[in-house]
Amino acid sequence: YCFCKTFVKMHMCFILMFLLPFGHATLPLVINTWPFEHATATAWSALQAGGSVLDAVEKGCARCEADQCDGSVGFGGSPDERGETTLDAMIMNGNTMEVGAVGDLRRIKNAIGVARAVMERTEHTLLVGESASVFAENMGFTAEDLTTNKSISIFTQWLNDKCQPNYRKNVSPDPSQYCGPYKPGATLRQRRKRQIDIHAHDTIGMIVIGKDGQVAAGTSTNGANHKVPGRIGDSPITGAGSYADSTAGGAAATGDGDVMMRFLPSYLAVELMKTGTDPSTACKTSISRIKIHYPGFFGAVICANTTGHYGAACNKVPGFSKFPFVVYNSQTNSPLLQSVDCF
Ligand code: SD4
Repeated sequence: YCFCKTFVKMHMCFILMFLLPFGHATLPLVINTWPFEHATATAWSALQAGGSVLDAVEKGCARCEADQCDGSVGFGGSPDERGETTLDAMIMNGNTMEVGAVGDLRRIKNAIGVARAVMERTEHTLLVGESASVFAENMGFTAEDLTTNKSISIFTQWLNDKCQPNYRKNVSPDPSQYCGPYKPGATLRQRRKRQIDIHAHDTIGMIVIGKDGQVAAGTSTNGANHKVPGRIGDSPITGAGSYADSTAGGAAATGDGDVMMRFLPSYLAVELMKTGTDPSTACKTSISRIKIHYPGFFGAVICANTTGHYGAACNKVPGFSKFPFVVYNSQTNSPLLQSVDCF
């Protein structure tokens, strides 16, 4: 009898393990990059208040813009070579495959709000620069200076450090030693080692899956410290910064956007999930593709599918061995900070 009981128990356990290979999943689900728990909670509240998955993504990311999450989202962070903060953001509706995005947005704090206006109030997908700001003002967004004492001090420090780190290459004077203005150098040398500051580089990327499996995703960032004016990263690029497809799931990326946007990691991850790959493996494969060409790149991807399973992956580099992200579903019942070991 005893033997029988143990035998049955073992089998029950085995069957459960088989049925729930990635933990028990529930919908709806909110998941976002980095430990930005207030953003997660805000997105969850939006859903509880009857908002759509798009509302949740917009409100969640907007919360980070207002909170200036980690100095990497919203106003007053990542001053460019001229000391100005400019913003990139996107939002995607996985039901209709509509996207709205802004790049190099100036003087407007709520970049993801403007991205949503691009999606809902134009037939376009991406507006950039000064004209995006004019569009935003026309749509009722307030124009204000994005500079803060903090961004002025980051910029001043950079000038005092002879404009280091610096994204220019093959120009004269030597950008690794001198400030500009720059002219083209006489020769094109090999590519420089990228000098990304992994501590000032935390874009919010968010995926929300509704109770019926509807998917929305979005991002918001102020990009990269000391970028060349006009630079737009991966965050507002469809399939790079994020991607959503309600037949499969969503993904969002963070890290060195100049490199990552060459591989459309969010698109790849969602396509893999569409063919049945589990979210963790899909995220890992996206990272692996980039690693082949840029083994030292800094970056991470989060993935979630329409059944509410999720995962994340990151590239291991010195100083970055674990990637934190936050999850909210009815089981966690509050923003749950998790992390994945980079590989
Ligand atoms: C960018 N990907 O503009 C953004 C920055 C970032 O985590 O993700 N930081 O390159």
